[in-house]
Amino acid sequence: MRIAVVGATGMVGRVILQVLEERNFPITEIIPVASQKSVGNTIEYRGEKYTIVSMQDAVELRPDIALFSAGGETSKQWAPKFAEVGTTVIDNSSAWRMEPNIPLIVPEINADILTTEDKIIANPNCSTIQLVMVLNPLHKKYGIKRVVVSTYQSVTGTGKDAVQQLEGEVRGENVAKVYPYQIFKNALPHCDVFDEETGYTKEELKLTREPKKIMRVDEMNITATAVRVPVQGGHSESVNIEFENDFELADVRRLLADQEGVTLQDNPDTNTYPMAFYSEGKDDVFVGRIRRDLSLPNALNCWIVADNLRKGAATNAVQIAEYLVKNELVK
Ligand code: 2RA
Repeated sequence: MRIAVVGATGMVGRVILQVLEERNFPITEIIPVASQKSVGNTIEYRGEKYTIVSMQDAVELRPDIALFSAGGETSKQWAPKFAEVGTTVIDNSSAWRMEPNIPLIVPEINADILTTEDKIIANPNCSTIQLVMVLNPLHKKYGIKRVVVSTYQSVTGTGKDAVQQLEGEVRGENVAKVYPYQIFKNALPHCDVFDEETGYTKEELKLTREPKKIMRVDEMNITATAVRVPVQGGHSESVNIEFENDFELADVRRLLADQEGVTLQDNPDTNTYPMAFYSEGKDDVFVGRIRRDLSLPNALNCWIVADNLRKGAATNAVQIAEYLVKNELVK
């Protein structure tokens, strides 16, 4: 397999390379792609150095799969060019996610819809992926009526400049700000940009829309508030779920414990619950604090945590690529 990693020098791009190596993905050649200023530099993969090439050169090399994490504009411009030469693109940006004919994939949930015709595949938003990994098994059993989610998002979701802002503020330095305010000792109810029509941020709109496409349901009501917090290990989410039908807590816990890619961490007696600091570098989605909502019948609260750079981005994308190869959906 010839694999292009587009955005190879970015935070997600670097984790994609790490995950490809960890999972021993069947690669004959890595084609690292980055902006013009990085062309000619090298990256290391499996102890070998690979020279970063331009987007056009990468297209002409006709990779089998191109894993993109280079922003929406770059993806809109270049993903079709790769597709035209037969490359299957798996894109991490929001550019294609809600396009009707573009599959939006979490492999544990809906990889079965993929065909050889799909040349651009969208990777969902990080906060969406960890949410649907918990919602899906519960929806299949009980039918979900409504979801209320509040997120507590890592600065790594914004990128390396945001990490540098936080680390600089921790050291008491007057650093360049990616966010409109200090993030250290603060919480910003502002992830991505505000939508003028709704007053939601785009991050919140992604959370209300993407799960329904992935889970193939229309009638589920979802609302969200997305908050940036001074954390680096992963995204955390407080989630309230109202079901169509009643449930047994023990059955909910068993369903989640049995779900591939989900780890149950839920025991108040031993202070066992998911935490971003301890999820960093791991691929599972961690769920705990599961308890009935005392204010509403057929409803529960839970706490969901995942490393947004891994299952929230790189690992999910690589798992899609693995599915394509395993099912012979790429040449
Ligand atoms: C964020 N989910 O956390 C967005 C993009 N990675 O900023």
